[in-house]
Amino acid sequence: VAVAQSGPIPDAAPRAENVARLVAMLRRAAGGGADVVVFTECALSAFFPHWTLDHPASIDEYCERSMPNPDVEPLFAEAKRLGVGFCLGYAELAEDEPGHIRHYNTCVLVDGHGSVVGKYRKTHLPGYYVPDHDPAGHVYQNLEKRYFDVGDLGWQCFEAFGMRVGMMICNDRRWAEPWRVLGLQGAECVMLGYNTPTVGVTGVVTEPTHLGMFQNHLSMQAGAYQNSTWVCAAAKAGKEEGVYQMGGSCIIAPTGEIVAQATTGETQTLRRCIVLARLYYWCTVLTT
Ligand code: CDV
Repeated sequence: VAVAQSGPIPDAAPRAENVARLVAMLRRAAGGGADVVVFTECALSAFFPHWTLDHPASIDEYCERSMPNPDVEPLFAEAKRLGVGFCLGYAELAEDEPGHIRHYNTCVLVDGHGSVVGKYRKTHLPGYYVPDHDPAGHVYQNLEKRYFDVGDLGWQCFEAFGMRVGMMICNDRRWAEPWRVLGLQGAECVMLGYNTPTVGVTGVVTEPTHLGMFQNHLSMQAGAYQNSTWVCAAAKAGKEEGVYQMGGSCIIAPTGEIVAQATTGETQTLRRCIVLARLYYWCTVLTT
């Protein structure tokens, strides 16, 4: 598996440029032997819930109406050519019922043939408004509750890449329930992307900065250990539109140990060969 940490995405960057960055990371991961690459939350644009838009309707321009679509086709085509799958987060505009437009914070699991084999819509939407940015112009708020509907698909496992894969998105990782629901389905690998600011993750800008990364890894290491699953977590890193994002992408073993971790605040690809728990079991049976 590979985890693709993303550096900041400028709000003004054209979608084609953002997709090209993902394609470059996909190629790098494939070159290193990865079968599947995990991209971050809302990987196709800057993370717009960090700032207030003049009119809610304008978030539509950040959203995908179908997946795949012509904008992301280069990523799907390259995945198919390389035989490498991916987990991709994006903002979704859905019209599941005629006339009812919904916006979701979504991710899909795509296999090495370029087919969507799983989909998840984020459940735990953060929401806090900090109107007075500090004099340096840093932004501390997250308005997902304003822009997104609560996901309606629940946590499901999908058979892909020879394992049972579960997905969650960013804030979901901080709560016990998603891990347990996936664990009870026998998840062997949980994939997730996140956009987490370095400070102010509770909306309190005075909180100690060291807590951010500690709680980020604590949540995922506990989820891995308590549910015997690998975790592949891809972060946004660096300063994006006034928001410092913490990075810290990692791959965590079912023991709860971090076996690969991003070391920079920029775009970076991590790779690890993951061995499934059932394979350990099989080896034990063979040797005793
Ligand atoms: N994008 C997120 O869900 N961010 C939250 C912050 C806002 C608390 C997170 O859990 O990292």
